[in-house]
Amino acid sequence: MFKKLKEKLKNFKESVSSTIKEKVSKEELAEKGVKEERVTAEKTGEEGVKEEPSREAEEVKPRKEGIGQRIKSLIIEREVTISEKDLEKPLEELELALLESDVALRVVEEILRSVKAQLVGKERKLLEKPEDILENALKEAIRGVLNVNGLDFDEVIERSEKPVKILFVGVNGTGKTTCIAKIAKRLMDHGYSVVIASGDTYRAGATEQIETHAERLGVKVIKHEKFSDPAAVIFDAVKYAEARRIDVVLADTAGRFHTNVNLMDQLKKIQRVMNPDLVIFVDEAIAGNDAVERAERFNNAVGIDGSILTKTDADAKGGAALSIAYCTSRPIMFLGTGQDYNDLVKFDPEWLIERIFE
Ligand SMILES: Nc1nc2c(ncn2[C@@H]2O[C@H](COP(=O)(O)OP(=O)(O)O)[C@@H](O)[C@H]2O)c(=O)[nH]1
Ligand SMILES: [Mg+2]
Repeated sequence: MFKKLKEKLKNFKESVSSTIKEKVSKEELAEKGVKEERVTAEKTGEEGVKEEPSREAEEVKPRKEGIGQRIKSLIIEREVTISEKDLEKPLEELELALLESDVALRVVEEILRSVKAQLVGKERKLLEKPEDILENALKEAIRGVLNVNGLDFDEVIERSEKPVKILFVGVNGTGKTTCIAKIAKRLMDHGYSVVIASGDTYRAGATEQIETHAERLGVKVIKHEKFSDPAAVIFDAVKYAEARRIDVVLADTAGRFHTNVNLMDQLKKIQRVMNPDLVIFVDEAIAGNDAVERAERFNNAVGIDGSILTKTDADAKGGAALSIAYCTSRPIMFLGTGQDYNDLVKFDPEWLIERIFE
């Protein structure tokens, strides 16, 4: 994940940091220049005392010796004000890098806004390296994007009245059924009992697929005839769990194409009948902005509580995680990282941020 973004971030950091360093050195040289002029009266002119010393100072010839040292001490000791202009080019680069990494435009804009707000016009005591100032601003911006009013999956399971009812939604082929198997395994590893409702009554082989998983995991599956009402299957699964004191009901659903209005109507009906504690949207990281668009549609129709992003093992870009969290205002709960039952990672924004900047 974030392979592309990581490559580009390096350039971006270098570019901003050299802008800052250049600026500091010019300011310093400009000041020196003025001082020396005053002493020796060799020159006239006011380089370095105007409002924007960075540009005025371009006239001043840098001296060869000790410049590196001076920049270093300036960076440690003094304050520099970063202007919007200083960031113009680097932010353009960042914008492109984020877009190429599948971060949705709205989210890119928010990240750029936040980076600018943190850096521009403020006197920065350059106690840190310029690279770090920038990296911290960017981390903070990404944290802001990911910091959505988050429900913690484990807490919901622990605190909710049993059976906890979880409805999985999303289009076909994104990994819903596989996720349900992974979540079932995870819950059982944590000591909970689980029943699965085979609510995908539409797709050929869907029930057989979930039954194969369930058999391996030792989980009961509630199923009806093909093409029967998924709401009825899920209702039965809830009743089954209530009667047998099962802790968690995991409801699979069909994922016919999202523009099919019937699917959304069907999901709304299921929601009324099941009254789920959690609605989890599943999509694949590699779908990028398509996944973001779908997340919003499902969110508008049934109101999702969180998302699971699958196939992150096959995704070099990574931006969908940022975009889906931001665009739905709901957390990414887990990432699917492979086809095995254990390939499910609980999502942690800090973990993601570390991956971007590692
Ligand atoms: N590489 C990879 N493959 C996955 C992941 N999750 C699911 N898959 C595969 O994606 C395909 C579709 O998954 P499925 O659960 O049937 O999707 P559904 O139609 O949404 O229920 C299957 O071949 C899964 O093995 C994942 O995290 N990584
Ligand atoms: Mg399925």
